[in-house]
Amino acid sequence: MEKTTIEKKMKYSDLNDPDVNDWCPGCGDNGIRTSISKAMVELTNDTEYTRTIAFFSDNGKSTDLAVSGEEGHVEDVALQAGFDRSEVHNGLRTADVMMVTGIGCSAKMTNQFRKIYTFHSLHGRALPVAQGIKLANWDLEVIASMGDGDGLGIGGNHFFHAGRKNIDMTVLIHDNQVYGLTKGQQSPTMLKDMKTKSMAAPAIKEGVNPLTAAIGAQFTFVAQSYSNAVKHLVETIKTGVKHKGTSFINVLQTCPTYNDIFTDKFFKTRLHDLSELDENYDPVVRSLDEKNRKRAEAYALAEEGYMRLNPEDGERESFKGLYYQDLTALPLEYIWSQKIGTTPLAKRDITDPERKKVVGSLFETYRRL
Ligand SMILES: Cc1ncc(C[n+]2csc(CCOP(=O)(O)OP(=O)(O)O)c2C)c(N)n1
Ligand code: SF4
Ligand SMILES: [Mg+2]
Repeated sequence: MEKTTIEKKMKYSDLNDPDVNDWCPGCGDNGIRTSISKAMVELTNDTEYTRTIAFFSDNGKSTDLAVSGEEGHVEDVALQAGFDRSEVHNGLRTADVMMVTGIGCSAKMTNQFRKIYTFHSLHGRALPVAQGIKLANWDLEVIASMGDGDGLGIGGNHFFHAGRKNIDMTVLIHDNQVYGLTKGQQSPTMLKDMKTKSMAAPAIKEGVNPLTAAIGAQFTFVAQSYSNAVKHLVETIKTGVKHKGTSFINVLQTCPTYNDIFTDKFFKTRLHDLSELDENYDPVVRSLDEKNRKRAEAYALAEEGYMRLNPEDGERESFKGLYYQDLTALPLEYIWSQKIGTTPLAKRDITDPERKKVVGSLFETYRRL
């Protein structure tokens, strides 16, 4: 396997532009933005961090990795199939990172980053934009960050399909249970019978549980953290970025302006570590034979762990930690690269016949829709 080391390190002060911060005082989005920056900086020095920069196949055959990927750890399977990767070790630079957001208070995060690539997209569309970017240029470390309305309401369809596509990228939801930007209406994660100061009446529908939704949608990495638990969130983001496949992190987030129920005070006393729910829990799938059992266990734990009613006092509580990680599933771009060749489309000359063919067939598909 070819390895490249890049010496230039990223600095925290390179990344954030405080002049464009217009979030309300105390908004949890600050903690999320800070945590993403810290995670990126720490990843530049993390010896376990690798980023795929190219794919190549020694034998030139189009091996069906989707099938062989079911037989073991993803990296072993890829190598056995005569499929190799060229990786960067220990070398995340600003020019390697692509941050994509949708629309909402959370989405304004892209305005505040400097030097990395950013794309402030449309409401609900952060995922298809991020997926397209990654498939066209798998050299990039792609992070998509969305509001809970953005990701699970208008963008719910994309969320559902992102799991099974399993493109190597990291997805965060800023879960403040309201539509912050449009003045605090309930979002899909608002729990039934809850009423914030911004709602006219209590919610009459059941809330979406983002953790069970993600496990059901076959995300290969599912974790929960909290906007103001920066140390935990930084570690969770780093683990998610290192995971090969789509990582989903639900970030419980305070919105002091509209959500007076799930406040920092609430999370300080009612957010626990997942180990307190099950001290022996092991979320990692290492071989295919344990996949179904571990997914079922993760689902059961996620049902409790998102916002259960504590059996003793009847009050809400939540649990942060890693709920599920599947090391056996292949990222989609491994398979995609075998179909289109080993150079990402974004790196090819505009006249490259293969590029013309792929782009042409995409246009043809859209024309027929
Ligand atoms: C297609 C479309 N529909 C509706 C809107 C109006 N709109 C803007 S942000 C938003 C909701 C934002 O809530 P959420 O995604 O939870 O993000 P938050 O502001 O809470 O971070 C809505 C409905 C829009 N901009 N575009
Ligand atoms: S409305 Fe809520 S989510 Fe939006 S900036 Fe203010 S505190 Fe943050
Ligand atoms: Mg929201």
